[in-house]
Amino acid sequence: MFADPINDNILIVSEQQDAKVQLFRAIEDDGIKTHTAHSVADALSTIREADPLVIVCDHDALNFDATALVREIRQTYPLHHNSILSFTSETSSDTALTLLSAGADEVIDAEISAAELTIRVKNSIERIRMIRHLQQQTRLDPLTGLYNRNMFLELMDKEWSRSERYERPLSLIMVDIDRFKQINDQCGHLVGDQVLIDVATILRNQCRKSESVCRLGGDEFCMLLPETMLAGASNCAERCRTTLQQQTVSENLHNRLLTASFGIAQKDRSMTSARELIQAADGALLRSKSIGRNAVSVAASSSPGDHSGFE
Ligand code: GH3
Ligand code: MG
Repeated sequence: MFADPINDNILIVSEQQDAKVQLFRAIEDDGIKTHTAHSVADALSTIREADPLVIVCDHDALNFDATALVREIRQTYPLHHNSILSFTSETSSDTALTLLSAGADEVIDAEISAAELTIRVKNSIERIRMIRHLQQQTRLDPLTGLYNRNMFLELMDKEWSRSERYERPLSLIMVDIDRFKQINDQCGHLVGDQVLIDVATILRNQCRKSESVCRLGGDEFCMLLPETMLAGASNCAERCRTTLQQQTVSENLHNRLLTASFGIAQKDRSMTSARELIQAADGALLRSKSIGRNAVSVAASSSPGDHSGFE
């Protein structure tokens, strides 16, 4: 539900006036969405933007170094993320070895027929699409479609490092539905499941694209907000809290008010790991529970130089 859709496009990197243009056109004519690039820089920016499943790279091109391009792609994208088909009229095993060890998946003889090339491209598309699909499943919570705990920890590590490196703010909101067990007990587990899905949608709708919403497990969610200070995170949590309690999220709740408690923390100078930020937000969430639930609490900063410490 919230995962990025898997693209189905490919990229062909060749010279502008390539003699093999007819061959490449056959791939397009088969209905495969095709981007083209004529330099290393063009190719890399198209890969960043379009994230193609397959890259067909003409090793015979004179105006760019195709082996260097393959190497550069593999510095960022692992073998299972996209498939590189290197196209060459040099059939010596040395060339093949160089290209394969740079990270190409297949080395294809330039004498190949259009029909065979198209089938090879299609097979690679299918393989990478399946790998990406399976990879997505391991990162998603099957009930809500949000990122799961594993993905949250991965994102958290990445955002923590980015925040350290560029000295950028990073905030975290922990969310836990109030008295969710009672909803399950009184309205049934299917209603409980629907509530989890509805809460996930509400949280997701209150976030920007750059922010991540995850289901940590049970009725506990979290929102990871890069580039956001405590005040911004507080506004976001408050919006979620009020939207939740105003919304009749599930018709089967027997007029029960659905609420959640929120705990917020911003990364500060006293923290030495992502784990400490999670603990700070968890502590604030416990405080919301202890003061009566349906509340937003902010972690007190322990760093005297920080302006983020308020409750
Ligand atoms: P509190 O206000 O203190 O958070 O009370 P609570 O009842 O929400 O807290 P508790 O952690 O005891 O309840 C969470 C419940 O969530 C218990 C568990 O049965 C239920 N639960 C966990 N996963 C699922 C799920 O996938 N679907 C449904 N329907 N219930 C789930
Ligand atoms: Mg709960």
